[in-house]
Amino acid sequence: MSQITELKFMREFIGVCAEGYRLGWHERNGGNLSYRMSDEDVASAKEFLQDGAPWQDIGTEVPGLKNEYFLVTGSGKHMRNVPLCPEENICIVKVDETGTKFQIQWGLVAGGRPTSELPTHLMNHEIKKQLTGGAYRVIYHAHPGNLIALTFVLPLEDKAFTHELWEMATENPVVFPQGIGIVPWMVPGGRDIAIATSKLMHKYDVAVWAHHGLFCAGPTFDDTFGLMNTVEKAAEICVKVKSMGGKCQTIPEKGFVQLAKDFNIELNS
Ligand code: 2HA
Ligand code: ZN
Repeated sequence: MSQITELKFMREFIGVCAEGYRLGWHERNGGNLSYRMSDEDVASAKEFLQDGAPWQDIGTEVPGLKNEYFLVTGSGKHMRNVPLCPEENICIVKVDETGTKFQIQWGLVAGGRPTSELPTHLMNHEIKKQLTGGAYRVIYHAHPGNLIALTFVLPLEDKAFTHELWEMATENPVVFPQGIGIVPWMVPGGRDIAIATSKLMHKYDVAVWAHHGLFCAGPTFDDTFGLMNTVEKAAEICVKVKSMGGKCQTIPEKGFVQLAKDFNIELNS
């Protein structure tokens, strides 16, 4: 392999950054993405990794992630620039033996730090790794406009928000059967919002940050990006319906029961 950016997980990561930007979810430096690398990913990237940079505080404790490697976007970096110059805008970090520090082992070659939301990303990864037996690897934060708009209008309550978005397209409950959790408005970038979000990640794969954006978790880049895309599409339809004067008809309540039965899913309603 002549370039680290040719590795599959790298190409997929960069693809999400590019597509999220194209869809308008990443104005300026908005949004961030992280991926928990598999042992095979680490082995395939090993020749490009360097041990020796200073260990820095994560800002929270994630003992369940000790010695894990993550590919993450850089703080203040623009998603738009990730495909243009990956080595300046993203990095690979290793978590130390105690789960309290990280070390940059590749990337951010012009300087910088991992995303300002690193505490939330890592706390979400820790929960999801534990709950899914290691299957979940991707945490994605974006600023999709319709979803943010709805946080000014819908009740900031898990059940009501979930039901409204389930109703906006027949297959939505199949894509996010556990529903959506809501974090009320909070200051971003720190441990408090990380704790509030990771609590919701015990129950949900989607957490709304009121008047800010959305966090999604999933096993693959496709699943996680697809989840963000589905929730934002639901929000877009909701905005259109409300703008047209509101619903004249909708999916019947017993329709959800039938859907759950036929698709063999459990709806957390
Ligand atoms: O600017 O989205 O929440 C990056 C962010 C912080
Ligand atoms: Zn944000």
